[in-house]
Amino acid sequence: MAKVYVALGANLENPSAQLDDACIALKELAESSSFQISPYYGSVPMGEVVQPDYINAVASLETQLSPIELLDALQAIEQQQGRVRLEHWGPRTLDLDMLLYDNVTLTSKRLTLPHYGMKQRSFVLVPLFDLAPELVLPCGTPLRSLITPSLQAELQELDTDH
Ligand code: PH2
Ligand code: MG
Ligand code: MG
Repeated sequence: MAKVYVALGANLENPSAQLDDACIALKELAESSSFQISPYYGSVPMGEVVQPDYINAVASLETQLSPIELLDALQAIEQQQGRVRLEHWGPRTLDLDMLLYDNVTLTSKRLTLPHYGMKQRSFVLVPLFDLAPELVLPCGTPLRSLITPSLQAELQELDTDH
């Protein structure tokens, strides 16, 4: 059984409902009651593309799926929720990025673990810290050491009922 962390992001077609639907689908991949979801955060788009603000969150779950099987399952959920790849780093109904799969490090054409950009992204680090404040990354860096007040100030925690 592997413990995995997945980043959720959406900025089109009712982003908060997209995340709610994604949670229902992700629970189906999780063993027993292992699924957890962070608070939802409003976040200003990173990158050059002019696009609506994002809602971001991080989920954790335990799964029997292999990394590639999990990637296939995440991409199937993105497709079910109307993901169309129009523009690199452009707006999307749902983005599910595998952040961590146990302590696996892997570089392949389809999948890089840990997620290549996770240490630079407030909208990944802050919700990940909500779920796993004691987490140590595969490179040996404690997650706690990456969390700063200015990073937290980049996000707006949203009122949700989960
Ligand atoms: N995802 C991107 C590009 N920019 N910005 C924010 N705030 N949140 C995202 O999830 C995001 C982004 C491409 O995956
Ligand atoms: Mg992605
Ligand atoms: Mg992404």
